[in-house]
Amino acid sequence: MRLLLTGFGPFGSIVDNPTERLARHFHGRTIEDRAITGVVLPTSFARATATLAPLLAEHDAALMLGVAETAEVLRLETVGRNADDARMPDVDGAQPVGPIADGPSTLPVTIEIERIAHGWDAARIAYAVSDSAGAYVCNHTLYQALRAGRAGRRVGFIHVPNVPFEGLVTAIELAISAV
Ligand code: PCA
Repeated sequence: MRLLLTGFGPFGSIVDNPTERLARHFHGRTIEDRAITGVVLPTSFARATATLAPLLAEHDAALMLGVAETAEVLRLETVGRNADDARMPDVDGAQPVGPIADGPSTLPVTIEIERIAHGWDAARIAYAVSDSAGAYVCNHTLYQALRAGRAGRRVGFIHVPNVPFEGLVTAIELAISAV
């Protein structure tokens, strides 16, 4: 199975995004038959989606990662929402507010979230199930990826707390094994 693992680059006060390091760490590895392509997306409303679109077509599943500055535990996202409400400009200076696209107000993620949650439960890793990926670049990119979905391809999103990436490797490896 070809698994795409994405992280985001720096933005705002996040100089060193742990999800960028996670994507680089797992790039080129194979975990239980999942051949991983790790890609770092720019924290740009327009360019993250444009970068992701051709990559989605080449993979069976996409696990997307982003940092959530206020999160204290991992957040397993369940939906993408059709709304931008940027509180600060992205790296290109864009600050959109309003609907993302002509589409439903929410789209459910298609990745195996129960299996990921079971894996984390078994390993006693703290997490929350979340029905909002925010209203910034992460949610925007998730919504667009789900909107571009096709039968059989799974797309999901995990927000991580802003901690050194070493502390997140085991949790992400377990999530990859659950996809
Ligand atoms: N977190 C931001 C964008 C990039 C990232 O890592 C977000 O939650 O929207």
